[in-house]
Amino acid sequence: MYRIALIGGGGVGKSLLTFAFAKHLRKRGLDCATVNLDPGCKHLKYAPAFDVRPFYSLDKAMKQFKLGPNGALKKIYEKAASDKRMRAALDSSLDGADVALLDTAGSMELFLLKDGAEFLKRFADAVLFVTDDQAVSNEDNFLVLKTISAVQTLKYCLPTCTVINKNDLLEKAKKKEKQKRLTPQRGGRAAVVDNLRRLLEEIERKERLVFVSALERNGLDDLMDAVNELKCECGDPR
Ligand SMILES: Nc1nc2c(ncn2[C@@H]2O[C@H](COP(=O)(O)OP(=O)(O)OP(=O)(O)O)[C@@H](O)[C@H]2O)c(=O)[nH]1
Ligand SMILES: [Mg+2]
Repeated sequence: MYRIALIGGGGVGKSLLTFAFAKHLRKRGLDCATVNLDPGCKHLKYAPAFDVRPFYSLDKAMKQFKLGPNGALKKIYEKAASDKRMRAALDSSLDGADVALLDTAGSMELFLLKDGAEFLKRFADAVLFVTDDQAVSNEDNFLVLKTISAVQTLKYCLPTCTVINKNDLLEKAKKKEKQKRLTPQRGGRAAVVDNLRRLLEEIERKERLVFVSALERNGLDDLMDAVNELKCECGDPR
């Protein structure tokens, strides 16, 4: 059993990708389970083998702890990280599956925090850090993406792959142009950018970007290859 958490900011397509990638893996002969770990989600496109909502409700946590959605979310992940009852229920619901996709709540900061990182380390074997077309829309956004990705990986220490979803929105010609713009420019803050890039390359030597469209279901074989590479990085632990 290999557990892959899909993490990333709100609305980047984690849930649709969970649905599309699970379907794709099943077509390729794998027994793939889906898991909803977003306590606040109102609609699900897939039928989860395990759902966090009967254990933790975002609305209830907001009322109980008098917090806004982000604070309540942190509280829930903090509690869930050491929740043995939930863990046992999750384990038994995944019994017999080859792979499980864990769909998480949309937040860029959640897994940078101690409890969120702890939760990931305990529940996942690998991570797909999902972003969308906006993340590669210019060099600044791309560097921000790489920086967050590198910091997150340092925090939770799991094999991680960065996935650019909504590839369908990146028109082909524009994509080439954008990739060109990812090369540091001379002058201005070029030195800072160069140094940051070198540092990032050193930290995450093996990382590669995978472009997919959950909507149009393309790039999913590439994603499967990337997942297999992640598996080789750490072996199949369960
Ligand atoms: N064009 C396009 N839209 C997509 C793609 N993937 C997801 N979307 C759309 O993006 C919106 C958000 O998708 P979700 O899967 O709910 O995103 P999410 O990351 O799970 O969102 P939160 O759980 O709220 O953080 C929906 O309207 C999707 O239809 C894609 O590959 N291409
Ligand atoms: Mg979602």
